[in-house]
Amino acid sequence: MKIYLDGALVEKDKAVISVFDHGLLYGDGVFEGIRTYNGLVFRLKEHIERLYKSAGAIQLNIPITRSDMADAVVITLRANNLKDAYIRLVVTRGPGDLGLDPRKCKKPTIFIITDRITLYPKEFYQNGLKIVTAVTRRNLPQALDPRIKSLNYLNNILAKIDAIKYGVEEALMLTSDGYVAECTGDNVFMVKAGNLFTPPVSVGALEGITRAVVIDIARKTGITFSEKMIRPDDLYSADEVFLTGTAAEIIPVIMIDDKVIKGSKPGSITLRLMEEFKKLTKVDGVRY
Ligand code: PXG
Repeated sequence: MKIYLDGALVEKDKAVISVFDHGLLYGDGVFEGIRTYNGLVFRLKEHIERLYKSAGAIQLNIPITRSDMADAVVITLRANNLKDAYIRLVVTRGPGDLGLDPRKCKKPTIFIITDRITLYPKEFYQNGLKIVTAVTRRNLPQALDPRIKSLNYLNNILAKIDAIKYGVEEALMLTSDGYVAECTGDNVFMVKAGNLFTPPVSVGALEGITRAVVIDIARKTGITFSEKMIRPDDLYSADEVFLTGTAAEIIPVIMIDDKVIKGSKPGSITLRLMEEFKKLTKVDGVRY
């Protein structure tokens, strides 16, 4: 397996970074998770834009252009001969010394991993997923804005541990004042009386690329959509609930905590969105 590391393609066991890298010492860096479908990179431009936006938010200057970054992704995919891949794009503050001061880090580290993607089992898409509400609340936007896709994912990992404790795959994360934010690696949507809702990202959620795609599909197919502050009770009594993310795509939710979502099976609007999403991934993307 070839890894892109700071401008070169190197073998996996040669792709090593310094123990003084602030990405490792402090989680000081940003990343993206991107996917390809049958030789097409899905929403590459949007992912790269979000990477630079996240970097800007932590005042990290990425030393190459967006276009060179996109080329680097394509070069890495070609080198690994992967048709359906998961891409992890990482930019760290770079090696510094033992101390927080980012000025000590002279050169950001850039690496790109392209690998096979591990998917959720098919039955979750057919029968729906069970999730629980995490005890761990989402980071306050005023402290570390969840809109920044930073390497500091402990908040999400702690919530994931909550999920694992309850024997489920995903956990719902609430804001500090009890509103629905998102899941550990997915955005959340609900359907009520034929209308589609998701929380605004300003509550403390990542502005998911898949979220944006779903909103776009909804608008084009005539499903009424709006952003709305959502309480756990609203979700419990929703007609349909589903999650969106690069890895998960669109995945129906049939149970939250001990509450069964209406019908206990994927709803019709969810299924329609899943179908439209699948169609899009087959035709829409950057060929490599
Ligand atoms: N919220 C959070 C906190 C995320 O990390 C999403 C929502 C969905 O965003 P996108 O842009 O993917 O629709 C994410 C994305 C992984 C993995 O390796 C995680 C994500 C994406 C891809 C892979 O677990 N999280």
